Amino acid sequence: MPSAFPEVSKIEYDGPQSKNPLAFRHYHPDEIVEGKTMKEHLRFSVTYWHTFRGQLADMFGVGTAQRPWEDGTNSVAMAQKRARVAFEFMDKLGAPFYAFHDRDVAPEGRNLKESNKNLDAVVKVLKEEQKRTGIGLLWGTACLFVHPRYMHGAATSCNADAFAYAAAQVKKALEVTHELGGAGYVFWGGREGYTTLLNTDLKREMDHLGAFLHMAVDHKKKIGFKGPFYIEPKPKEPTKHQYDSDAAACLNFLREYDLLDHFKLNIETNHATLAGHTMQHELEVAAATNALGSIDANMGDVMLGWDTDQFPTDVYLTTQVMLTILKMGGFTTGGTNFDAKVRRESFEPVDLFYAHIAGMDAFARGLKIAAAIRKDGRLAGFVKQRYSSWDSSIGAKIEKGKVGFKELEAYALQIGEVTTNTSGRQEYLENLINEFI
Ligand code: XUL
Ligand code: CO
Repeated sequence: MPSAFPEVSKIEYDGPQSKNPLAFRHYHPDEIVEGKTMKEHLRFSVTYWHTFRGQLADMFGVGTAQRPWEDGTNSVAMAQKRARVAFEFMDKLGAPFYAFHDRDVAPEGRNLKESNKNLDAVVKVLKEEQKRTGIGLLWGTACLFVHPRYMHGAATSCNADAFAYAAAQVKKALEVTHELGGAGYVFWGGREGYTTLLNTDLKREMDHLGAFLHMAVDHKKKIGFKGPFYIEPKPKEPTKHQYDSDAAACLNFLREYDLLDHFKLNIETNHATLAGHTMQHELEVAAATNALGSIDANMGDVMLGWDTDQFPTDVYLTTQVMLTILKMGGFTTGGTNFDAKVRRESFEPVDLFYAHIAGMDAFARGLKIAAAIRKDGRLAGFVKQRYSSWDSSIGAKIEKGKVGFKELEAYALQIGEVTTNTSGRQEYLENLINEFI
């Protein structure tokens, strides 16, 4: 097969002074940071849906993407050829992982049987290409939101037939993920939510979602898939309210339905901002429950209220992300998955390289900066000092559960007033971070 990107050779690290736009200036895969290589820390992943299926259409206009390898059909043969193109791209980029929905990689057939057959035919190629390049599957997932059968949702549909079909689809997607050695499996609640409560039995729908996820856990055990399940929070789009609205809502749901042992979260920046949170907030909420599994790396636009899925090029953002990731001890099965698309105006194939290089360099910088901040120690030292009243005396007694309201009343009477508050020093800390950026 002729090369799809003949003008691009393997992307190499060329150092911060490089003016070569097809080289890394910061991502140096083998460079050691805090005892691990950058490659091991960041575990970059390319998303199949945006990078190889995105046509760069928007609500007002058709796709602009030039993808010379496409023949205009949605055939299995095209899907197989596209898979080889994808691996040429990922290999040249040096991305160790990729992620897909079942329907990104293979076309939907006339019925489930045909869809599964199509998927198998493409999985065969994916497997060959994984073996050839050493690139692995970070996670697989099922697309339960494009087809009209899922107009009311999948696991939360008012129609039990749609639930059943979705279960069959997830069963197959899980099996395929397992076959490809996937490190994890994602559930993003595509249309699991509502557009109006007038027609919605919220409790019943949530119960159905709980039951659906338990069935998935059962099947995972049955086939011996060892990777974690991830839920990906998102508050809205396409529905007005998605049940998995943010990290806290997901964790509450998982607790309520006794699923917390089987799931971690896949946190996405633009979903966090849609929820009115920062990415770091969502990461910290997940990490606090030991449920931070993986990230969908992108960013939104503060001037726009929708999920623009831009490549993450903001170094302040990547620094914050990496501070939390390093604090939790790094990724295990998860990684940095670029759930991001090039802008409609960036329509040439080479833009796919520029975009990923930009995201990878921004994360590499974020990693290096976060490691430097941690080595410096002033930030962590400040936070530790800020809570020092809990390390001894009354604070330690409260934390150990040794006192109740009665003892605390006696203590308050004894101290007379709280005179020990110290400054939060936000501006000092913001300036401290800037010292490293
Ligand atoms: C949608 C989104 C999804 C998930 C996978 O906003 O982020 O692509 O990442 O289903
Ligand atoms: Co995502």
